[in-house]
Amino acid sequence: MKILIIGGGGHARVVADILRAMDGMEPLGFITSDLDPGEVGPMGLPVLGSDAAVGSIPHDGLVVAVGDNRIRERLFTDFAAQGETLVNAIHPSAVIAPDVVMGRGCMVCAGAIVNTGTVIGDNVILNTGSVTDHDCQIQDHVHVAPGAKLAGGVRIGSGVLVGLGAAVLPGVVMGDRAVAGAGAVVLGDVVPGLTVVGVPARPKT
Ligand code: JB3
Repeated sequence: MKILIIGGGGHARVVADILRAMDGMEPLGFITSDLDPGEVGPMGLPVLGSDAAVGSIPHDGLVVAVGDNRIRERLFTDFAAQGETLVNAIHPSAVIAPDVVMGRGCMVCAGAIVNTGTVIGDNVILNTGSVTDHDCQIQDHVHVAPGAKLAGGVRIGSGVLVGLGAAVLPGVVMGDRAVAGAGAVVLGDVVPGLTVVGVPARPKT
């Protein structure tokens, strides 16, 4: 499949790397207004233009490759509404149990682990070396950052950020758009929109 990468930053480069490592996926280049169209972008891939150019470029699918959850949600929603095929970019070194259910437009990076019984929505990032253990429920537009760990039966609401190296204990529920700061250890439920930090995690003041 010929795939457009929406974005042109560090995250987009990681997506390009994953697509190159996958069988049957060919990254065509980056869709970004940060770089001049026509120039050779990162990793030797071309800069193809801004979002308006997508419709005029022959392709089979795309990945929204922007780390910010809100921007990624907007772009995912817009492109899905246009009938685009949002593909999953899954690094071959990720370990995903066969019964895991995953939506579309997701990215599972190198060394990530997803265990049995877990259900993942659309447009989710499971970043490098993250662990999502058994029976977790992860809604749309979530980012589980590098090295973060979700224990069994964790429920993660839409647009949540689980920060770098954070840990979420078994059965904890994080409400929509909540944030666990880097290194936080989340022992109890987090209400929607709240940012918690530290060990044990407390509301950020
Ligand atoms: O921590 C890790 C491992 N990765 C971070 C990732 C999750 O998030 C990374 O270190 C960065 O902090 C961040 O990566 P990202 O999203 O690549 O950030 P940045 O380098 O700031 O690039 C943002 C990209 O989003 C730029 O290339 C913008 O062009 C693109 N962008 C923003 N809005 C958009 C739009 N691109 C398109 N096509 N359309 C938009 O509306």
